[in-house]
Amino acid sequence: MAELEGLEFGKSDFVLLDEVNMEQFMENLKLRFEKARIYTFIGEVVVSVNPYKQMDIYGKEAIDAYRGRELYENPPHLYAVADAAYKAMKRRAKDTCIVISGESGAGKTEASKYIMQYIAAITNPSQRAEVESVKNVLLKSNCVLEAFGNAKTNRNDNSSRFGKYMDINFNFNGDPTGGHINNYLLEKVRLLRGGSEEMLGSLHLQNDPVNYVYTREGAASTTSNNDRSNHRAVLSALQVIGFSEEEIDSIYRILGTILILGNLQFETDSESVQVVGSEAVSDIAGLTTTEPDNVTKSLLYRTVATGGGEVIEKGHTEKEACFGRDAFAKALYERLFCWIVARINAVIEVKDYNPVLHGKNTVIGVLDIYGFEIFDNNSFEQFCINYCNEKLQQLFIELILRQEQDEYQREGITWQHIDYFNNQIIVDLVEQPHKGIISVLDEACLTVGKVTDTICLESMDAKLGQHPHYTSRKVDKTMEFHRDFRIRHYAGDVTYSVEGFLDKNKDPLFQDFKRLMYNSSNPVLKEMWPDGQLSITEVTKRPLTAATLFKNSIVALVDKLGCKEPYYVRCIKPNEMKSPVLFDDARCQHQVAYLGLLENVRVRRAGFAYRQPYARFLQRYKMTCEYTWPNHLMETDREAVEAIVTQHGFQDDVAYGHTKLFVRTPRSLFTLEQERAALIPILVLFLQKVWRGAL
Ligand code: AOV
Ligand code: MG
Repeated sequence: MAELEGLEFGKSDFVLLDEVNMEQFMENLKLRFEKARIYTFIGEVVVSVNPYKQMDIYGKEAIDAYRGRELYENPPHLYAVADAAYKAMKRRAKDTCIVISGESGAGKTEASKYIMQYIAAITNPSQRAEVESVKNVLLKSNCVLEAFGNAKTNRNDNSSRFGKYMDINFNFNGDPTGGHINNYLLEKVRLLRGGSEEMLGSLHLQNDPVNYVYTREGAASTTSNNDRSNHRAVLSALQVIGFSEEEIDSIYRILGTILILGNLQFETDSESVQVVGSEAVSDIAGLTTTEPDNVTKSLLYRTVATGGGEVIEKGHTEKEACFGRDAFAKALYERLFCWIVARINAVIEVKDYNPVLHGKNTVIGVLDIYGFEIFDNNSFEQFCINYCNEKLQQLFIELILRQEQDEYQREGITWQHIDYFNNQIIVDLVEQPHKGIISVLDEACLTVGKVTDTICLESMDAKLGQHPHYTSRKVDKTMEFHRDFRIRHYAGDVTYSVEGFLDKNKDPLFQDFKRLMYNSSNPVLKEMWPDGQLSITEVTKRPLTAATLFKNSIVALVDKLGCKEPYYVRCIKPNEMKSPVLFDDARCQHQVAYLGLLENVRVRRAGFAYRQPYARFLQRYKMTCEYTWPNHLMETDREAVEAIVTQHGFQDDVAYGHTKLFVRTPRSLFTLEQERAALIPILVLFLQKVWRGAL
């Protein structure tokens, strides 16, 4: 029972509400936010409201207060959940995972960092050097991945543009021995436009990001002092992780190449396309250690295999050349990012683990992914991101229900079902084989001949027009005739502009660029482009599309999470203004509704709101009953617990499981808690007397 704070801060667990309805839920959430209580439990789930200001609740004192304690012994906190996951892992050798969800800007990434810090702080008390170094790399990896993978959006100044799932491995001592990071679909477009100026400042390039087309948009909003210190932090993190000087140099060279590509222009003179100026090409060749002639060639021509097996070189039009250039820049960035992740994984991978010698190797997974997002213009990336959030919501429904049901079954207790809005129907709309949106997209991408985004949309309309969560409408945007479709997501309606969907779904990069990079004399670049060794006739004609690859990776992620004991952090964004004082009722209520938090409370209460192993219950409340204080004489703890329950008259409100007591309404426990609280000062006096007497 987390009732250690006064009631003026509201109920610390939504399960304790007098009645479960939206009004009471919102009242409690708002009251707590206003009183700077940003965390509230629903049983073991933590609901978090982004405070948009630094809170003094994460320091060493707090860590000590939560370390090794039970969930109900302290006020709600991320640390309570982190500790619960850690305890389950250590005491019961369970693999656990902490899933952090909520919309863009709700505080997921910050929460994941506090959780990591907590786990780092409570492990390795003996300060063993190998473990310290693993912890160090795990913590520093955040800084590097954020520098390369986050960008400013309308919704969040430091928005994750990739999904991250990190497994931390533990030995039988409960100390981290390694880990693994999975990264999911990086949104490249925005990163090039607004991402990591701090990284770029130190390149031997012009100093001002405004001078580069790719960084111009994000440049205005950053201050250079911050950039410099951020840049130093990233550099030092790279060094701590173990990137060599050559590798770091290669990273900068690739970033430089990307910037130069962004500024590179083409012109058409007497029917052939040329690169404007010669400097850019020689700079790129220099940075990538390739031949200038080959750079020019890759920019202006593509190699194609004709039907008859002949290989010819085809000149680009100016438009194609621009498209190729941008695709190349994005691919460079993406491969750089994936290479960095792989490089970190190589460092933290658990080596030489011998289960016989070292005992079971257990895992805590931490998931921090991009939240549900709606922009003015939503494209393929938002489609993927929002689909991913549907999948996670589906997992939440399954796990929370399943977990409850499993427990009642295990303990031999019957219970009744609670209805949820099940978003499986939306998941199906996106991913169903042959019928779903991804499948229609893929089909269009594989069709030979001229299939446009609009034609693809028409076949989507034909197949999905009747679906209750799908609508399509024609809109007139800036004179051009655009088309878009709309999905009624669990978290709101999103209209997607279909323009560019097909290109983004295909691998749009000409093989010539891959070969160019593979033939670089820089070993790091070569390593990033292994597929550049294929000749044009060897390249598979039907590679998996971006959407299908993404779907497969998310399905694998969900499987991975599904077999772990889950812990949930549900993040809520209090307002759109990033204000620490504004609680926008309508926005918050919308999130509470779609996150299914009310249903979560109902499930928790419909069954039994509280459950405790007999021994633990006894330990806490034995002072409230004459038959159990100071020790009981009964045969089992269960009988002793029955004595307490009966003495307080709530025997009709409980069920006795095989190992745990289940309490239906929180009020019963309230009574016990109050009695206990009243007894403690008396007990303390009593004990003081005993001690004095003994001295
Ligand atoms: P997100 O991860 O959920 O969005 P962040 O964790 O990046 O959101 O949070 C957004 C901003 O809110 C941070 O940069 C902080 O300024 C502030 N914030 C969040 N949590 C806290 C906290 N506990 N204490 C103080 N400030 C906080 V996205 O990555 O966009 O879905 O893709
Ligand atoms: Mg984030």
